[in-house]
Amino acid sequence: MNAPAAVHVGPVSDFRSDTVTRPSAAMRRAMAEAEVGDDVLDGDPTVSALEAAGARWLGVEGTLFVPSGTMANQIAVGVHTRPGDEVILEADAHILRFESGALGALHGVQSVTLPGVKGALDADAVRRVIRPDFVHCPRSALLCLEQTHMGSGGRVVPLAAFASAAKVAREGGLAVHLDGARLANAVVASGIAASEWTAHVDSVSLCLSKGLGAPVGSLIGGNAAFLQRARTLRKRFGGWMRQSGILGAAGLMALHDNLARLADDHALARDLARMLGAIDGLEIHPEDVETNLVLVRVRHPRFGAAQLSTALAERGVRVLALGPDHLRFVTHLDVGPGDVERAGRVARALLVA
Ligand code: TLP
Repeated sequence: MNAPAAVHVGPVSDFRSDTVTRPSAAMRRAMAEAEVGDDVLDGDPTVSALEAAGARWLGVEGTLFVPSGTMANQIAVGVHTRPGDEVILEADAHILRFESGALGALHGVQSVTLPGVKGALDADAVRRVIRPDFVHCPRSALLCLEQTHMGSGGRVVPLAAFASAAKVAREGGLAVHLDGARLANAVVASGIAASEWTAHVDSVSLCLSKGLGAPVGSLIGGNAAFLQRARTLRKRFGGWMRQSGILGAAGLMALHDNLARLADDHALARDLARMLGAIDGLEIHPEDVETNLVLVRVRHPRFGAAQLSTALAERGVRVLALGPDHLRFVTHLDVGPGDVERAGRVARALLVA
């Protein structure tokens, strides 16, 4: 999925990910002026403020600030499982696909995957894969959910489906973790508060460095018992930071200033989908775009996804090829209508020529 280096000279529209945003001048100022302490020895006041604000927004007892979404998710897996356990995930889950094999490498757990429909798991299917309490079987320990669901193009998993999958898992004695890297996008798109999603889970991660525009950092949230174990794992993974208020200040600003504006990214993503969907050789239905990810199927005699991403990059439009026939465009703080117009124009010139 690595996009090739662009040889393009001139303006570049970078749709590869919402992780590419650069902190604004105001954010850099807030970082420079942040009150800091030693977060390991006696706490960093700015990080403490961020953790409290994150907990309020998420509707959980508390949160911990960690360097990345991957570390947040892997801390949760570590808290909820022990070696030999089994984790249930949707087949395209980020935790499974894009976290470098951490389930096996870090935790010694195995996975069982279920196909989702637009990211949603069927509760009966979850029930069927929960193992009996039998000496031959692994212990079914954890269900991982993802909101928004990246692999299906940023779909918002409906609350009813989300809650019933979680309920079945909890009734079976499993913990439930929510990879909420883009939960803020789901909240803005659905109008459903974060607490309504987190009420169904035992832990939740939230990325500050995606659509929210902070340069670094994620929060991992849960109850007091979860957080106590999570602190140990954060230490073990090398995720303790010191004067991390410099980063925490950016996270606080991201939560405060950049949440509501995610609606603009969603509207721009739909505009982009409309433009791309009208080009022969590209398949995307604008009504399938619910948030800021636009997953486009490439069906063209001359281009696969990788070739098209190279050709676009050479013309100043950067995207990710996800698999052999899908391109992912992501809208974010640092792209606007002009970039969307350029992407549509460049794609049309390449494909229709
Ligand atoms: N996703 C990245 C890449 O890893 C694919 C991206 O550009 O979308 N959960 C979800 C659902 C994610 O999309 C990501 C990042 C993570 C977790 C991990 O976050 P980081 O990159 O901070 O470790």
